[in-house]
Amino acid sequence: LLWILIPGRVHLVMESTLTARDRVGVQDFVLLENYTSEAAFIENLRRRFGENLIYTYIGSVLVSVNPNKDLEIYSKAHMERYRGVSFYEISPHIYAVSDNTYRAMRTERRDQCILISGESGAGKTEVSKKILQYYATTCPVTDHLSTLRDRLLQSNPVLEAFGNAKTLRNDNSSRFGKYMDVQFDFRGAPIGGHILNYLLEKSRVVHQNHGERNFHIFYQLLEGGEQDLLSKLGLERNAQKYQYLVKGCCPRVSSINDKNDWRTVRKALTVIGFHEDEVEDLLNIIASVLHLGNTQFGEGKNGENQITTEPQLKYLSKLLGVDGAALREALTHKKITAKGEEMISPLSFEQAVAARDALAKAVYGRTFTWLVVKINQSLAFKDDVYNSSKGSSSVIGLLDIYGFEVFQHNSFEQFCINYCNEKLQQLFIELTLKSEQEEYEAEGITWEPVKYFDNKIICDLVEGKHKGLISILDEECLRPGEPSDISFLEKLEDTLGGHAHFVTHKLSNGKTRKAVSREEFKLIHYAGEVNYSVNGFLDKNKDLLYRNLKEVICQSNCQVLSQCFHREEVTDQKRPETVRYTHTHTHTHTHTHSLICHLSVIIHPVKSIRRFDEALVRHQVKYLGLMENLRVRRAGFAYRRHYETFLQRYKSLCPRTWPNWQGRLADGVATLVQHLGYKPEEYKLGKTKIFIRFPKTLFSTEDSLEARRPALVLTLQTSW
Ligand code: AOV
Ligand code: MG
Repeated sequence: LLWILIPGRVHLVMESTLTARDRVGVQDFVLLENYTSEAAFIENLRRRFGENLIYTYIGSVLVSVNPNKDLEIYSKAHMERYRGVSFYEISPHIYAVSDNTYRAMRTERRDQCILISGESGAGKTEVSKKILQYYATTCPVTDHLSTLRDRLLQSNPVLEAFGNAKTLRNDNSSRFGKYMDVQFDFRGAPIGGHILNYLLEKSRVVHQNHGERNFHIFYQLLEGGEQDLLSKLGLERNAQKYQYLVKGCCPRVSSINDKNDWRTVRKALTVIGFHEDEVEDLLNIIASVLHLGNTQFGEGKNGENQITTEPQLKYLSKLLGVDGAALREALTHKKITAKGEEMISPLSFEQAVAARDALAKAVYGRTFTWLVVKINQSLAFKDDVYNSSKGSSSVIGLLDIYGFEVFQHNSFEQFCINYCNEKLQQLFIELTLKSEQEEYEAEGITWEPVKYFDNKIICDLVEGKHKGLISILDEECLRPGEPSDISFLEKLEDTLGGHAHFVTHKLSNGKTRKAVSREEFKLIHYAGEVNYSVNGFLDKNKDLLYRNLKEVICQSNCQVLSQCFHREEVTDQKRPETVRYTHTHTHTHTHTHSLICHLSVIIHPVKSIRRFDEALVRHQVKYLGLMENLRVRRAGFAYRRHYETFLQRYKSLCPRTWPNWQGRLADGVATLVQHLGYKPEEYKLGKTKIFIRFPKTLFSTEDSLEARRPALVLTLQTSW
């Protein structure tokens, strides 16, 4: 019944449930008198934001403005207020979206999905946590299921500790994408969960831009870890001592309490069901990454490149569970195969540093994936306990990715993140603007088309076969000879020069453009222009770990590492994979699951300042296509159903269609709605479906059905 909840519903808000404050502006943009005016749209957001009313609908889309302060609107009492209540009866809230999604899943027995979109720092992760809390609090649970509920909730602090970090835009920025399924049984109780993680920004492990931090877990361990533990790991309680933690020059963040967070994460690991020896392995790995960062190279007696930090090497061999001499060899040499023969060649200083960093990234990245796998095992639906509910369960999916971001300096990581957002915007457009209009057309409903910017052109530019940016990058990575970041840029210029959304320093008249440097290309994204520096693109895409380093780690006697690095990897000679393959997977998965989506568009005022920055909000309203969305909604139909379904549900309300309608389905529906007194402007009949403009029309029909129900039940009981 989700799509009932579209235009006009706020007319029906029960007066008694709303206070004067709730009525500031309009709760649904569809009710905006001057609905084509962007100024009126923004003014409505501004007025509501001034009253801490951060949520507003555009039909079934929830628009939320980050308040950047705690609001008293997420208590248990608030959750109760939204339980089982229709959208139109109560003020907009993320709980209303959560509850309606849940009820739709139960009544329609179909999987649902909530998509959350918005730029970095907009509040996506906070919202996804609030949705999960809502289900954890309001859904029925038994003793057995309470363990699962706790695990679901506790997976967040763990994943955030390992996958979030402070960036210039958000102190708790997600550096990985997450798609979480919550599985419910036939009674609506949560019985399982599954997390799919996308492309962690691993480069952060070895480098952070000024003002940013590494992943939270490192600081949490150093701040919160007991003295005994730190001594065992060979660590000092001082982040400044670690090369991998000093690059951004900000070990402490005022909004973050690493010590408290450490306690939360330790407890969460236990709740999720990690064994103590697994936790020990995990901490050994975290510590070994810090030791790797402090591993230095220098010239030996004979001019060769060697490790100059012996204590680090000792700790590394102990913590990683590998042979010290083999690790030393692998950090300073590489194995190459020439003419079928294996040869060992020494690494230069720069090569050794790169090999060391690659190892740190690989170890951390794979450990993160291992964590997700373990969490999934603990959330897995156990059908031995719940045999009866198998087959009749449904899921609600929650997509929370890293938001669109632009910094002074943007590299491969921003490119991946922004491309991911470009794809999400595509999905958004398809679900709200494209499919809606296509459906009217297919059903033969007269309709004045609404024009919108389709960002497919940018997605194609990035992912197109052969001629797309990613294809060119992959080709360049695998090309024999000496491919470089600059040769890649030249290929891009040759292939994509002249594209409306791709710009380099070269102008067509042979002159140079100042706004883009010689090592950059600019993409004109749906959400803004971004200059990307090509430095490191090839290496980051290849994500290469020298084979002999891999061989050493594969021999590790650390349980976790041996599950992360399989021995077959070093024996298998398959074509090297580039990052891209992982990435494409993201999107195919999202598509298959997005049956019905609630889109939460989150607008971001200014980081940690409670000022409504109008220019910033206008920019987002524009690129998210919210005005176009409103126009489509406003002119559209709130509710649609196939003739057969409609007739089946309501036929008892009309003597001519009850108990069975013999003629054409369309005629049956026409007869039924005439009997119900639908006015011509309230509905339209398409080829296969009836379209109803206002929810109130359908709600009154539902009320009539509800009123008849006891009588029907009574009949059945008497005949029994
Ligand atoms: P994001 O997920 O959209 O950014 P977050 O959900 O991490 O953004 O939100 C950023 C910060 O904004 C949070 O840490 C809170 O301080 C604040 N915030 C967000 N929503 C609320 C709310 N409803 N109430 C109070 N404070 C809020 V990123 O992961 O960077 O794309 O990559
Ligand atoms: Mg986030």
